[in-house]
Amino acid sequence: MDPQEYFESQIPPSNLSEVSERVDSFVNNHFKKRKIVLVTSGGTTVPLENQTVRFLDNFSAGTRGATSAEFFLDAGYAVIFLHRQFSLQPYSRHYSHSKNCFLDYMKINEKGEVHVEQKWNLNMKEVLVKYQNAKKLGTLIMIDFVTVKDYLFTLRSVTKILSKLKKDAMLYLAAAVSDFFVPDKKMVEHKIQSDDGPLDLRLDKVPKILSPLVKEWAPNSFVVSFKLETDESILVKKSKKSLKTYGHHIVIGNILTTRKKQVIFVYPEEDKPILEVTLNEEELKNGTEIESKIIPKLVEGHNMFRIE
Ligand code: 9Z3
Repeated sequence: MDPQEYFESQIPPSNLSEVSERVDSFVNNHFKKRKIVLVTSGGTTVPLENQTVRFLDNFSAGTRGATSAEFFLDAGYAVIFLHRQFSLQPYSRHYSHSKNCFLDYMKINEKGEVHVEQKWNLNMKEVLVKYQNAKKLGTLIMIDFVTVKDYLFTLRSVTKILSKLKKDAMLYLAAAVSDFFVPDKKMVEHKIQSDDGPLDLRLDKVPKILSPLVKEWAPNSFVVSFKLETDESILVKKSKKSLKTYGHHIVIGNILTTRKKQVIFVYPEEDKPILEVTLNEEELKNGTEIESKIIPKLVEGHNMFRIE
């Protein structure tokens, strides 16, 4: 199914126009004042029933996207954070992981008042200052999705709105997007029953939307996509193939098991060497996040692209 056929045959999410209005007003607020990045984050689901009891999911906690969003805000960008509902979010991610429940940072003093434990005070203050600053400047907007359909329709609307920024927009596509789905016309209404024995599933292929995104929706934006593999031997080949097929600017390749300490930047230019971004032992020990190295390189690349 090609992208046009997909968008013509699927029923759009019911909140699409409300989301588009919010994004439009956000973009108008920042237009010509600062660069804007769309960060996509988290995994998409593929429902098997219209009244959904079962669904397939794509792996992603949302760490890459949420962490990257913070570094883009630090770099002066306004951020549209398009994320899977309930996945990690910028700033709150520091306190929402199951190992780091925010209640563990609190204590009750002699007067019965709730305070932050002294040893966390400095660290929490740093996060809080940045969070409040983003709120004050209105530089962070959060949009959520659940299904792959929500994601695709919203991505199309948001990128079209961003196209008015021309080269001042960056698209940073870190969400883990399903390659397969059940089209609306083949979807059953009610919970699939097990009385009839095993379930045979046949899924259609999700259209390759990077193609219209780069050529039609936001033709002047700086586009960075991610490639996730589990087999290291095909990562470079697949990343290069993606750049050749879609004609965008950078593919960041990562392997599932090492994604937090190593990524590669692959460029469309044949003569431009692949760039390895890694964390060394010391950085791993002191809690450096790899996004602190990824984002400055992309900001530099985006700035070069803007003056080309
Ligand atoms: C990524 O490769 C992200 O880096 C991760 C981040 C999903 C691995 P976490 O959220 O993980 O920090 O736990 N995202 C892109 C995944 C993807 O579906 N890419 C498609 C592909 O590989 C292309 S758009 O074919």
